[in-house]
Amino acid sequence: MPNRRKKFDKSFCVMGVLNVTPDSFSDGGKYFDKVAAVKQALRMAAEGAGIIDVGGESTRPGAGDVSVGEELSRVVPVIRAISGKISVPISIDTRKSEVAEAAIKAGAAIINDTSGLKHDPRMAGVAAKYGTAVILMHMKGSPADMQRSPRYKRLIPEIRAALRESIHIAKAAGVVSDKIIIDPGIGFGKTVKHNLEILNRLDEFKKMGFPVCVGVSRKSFIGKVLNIKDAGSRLSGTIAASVLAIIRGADILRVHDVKEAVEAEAITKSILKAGR
Ligand code: 8Y4
Repeated sequence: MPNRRKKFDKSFCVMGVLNVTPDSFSDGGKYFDKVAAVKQALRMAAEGAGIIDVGGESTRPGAGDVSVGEELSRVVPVIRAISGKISVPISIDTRKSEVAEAAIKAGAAIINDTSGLKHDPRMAGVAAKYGTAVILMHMKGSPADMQRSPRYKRLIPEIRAALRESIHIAKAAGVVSDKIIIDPGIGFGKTVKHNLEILNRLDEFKKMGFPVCVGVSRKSFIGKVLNIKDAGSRLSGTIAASVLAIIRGADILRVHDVKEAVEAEAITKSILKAGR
């Protein structure tokens, strides 16, 4: 079979979240985890996902570190299984170069690094070596401390400057410009107010000249604005924020509910294309 690794080459797409952490597919052992994960990947592909984002390291606020071995054993078998079954490109959500490299060998085409290449000094080299696309996300602090009253002197300029550093790390390692995607990192070291302002000013990230990825799906700023504690009940808020992100120029939307996001995108794009 020629090249199972599917390139990422779409202009806009919905990225479906596939968590392979123990808390996401609770009960049952590793075998069940894999079967459930593959089933969910097939469903998201059928619903129109343009990327499947596989993650085995919880970067939720306050989450502890996962060992490389643990992360590898969660993620690699799932990527191998789904890359043989679907033609949708797979991204690997990790901050560790060893995990990224193993995921690429198993079929991943994109590295989604929530640290923007700043956690593992070897990560940029892996992206360059295999010619994979990289999503450079902004995070202020680390998952363990990022939500301890984050402060910015000037919100957008600071995030843009940090992203420029990530872009520099990528280019210095040999990653070419057209493989770089940027992401302001909604919820990663940001207050509700910060998140709302970032979304309303997303066009200022577009001006940096790279495709913009954004993840609002079920996040706590939506829960706080709407007073909804259960993350699974934040779909309407997720769609509203997604539509705004598309209007402001988002190229990739990272979501849990693929069908709803694909439909919201189709309506938003058809309106934006109409005369005025
Ligand atoms: C409920 C549901 C509460 C989800 C919190 C969350 C992004 C990302 C994440 C993002 C990129 C999450 C891996 C956080 N968010 N990658 N990853 N952009 N590129 N939290 O915004 O979904 S995980």
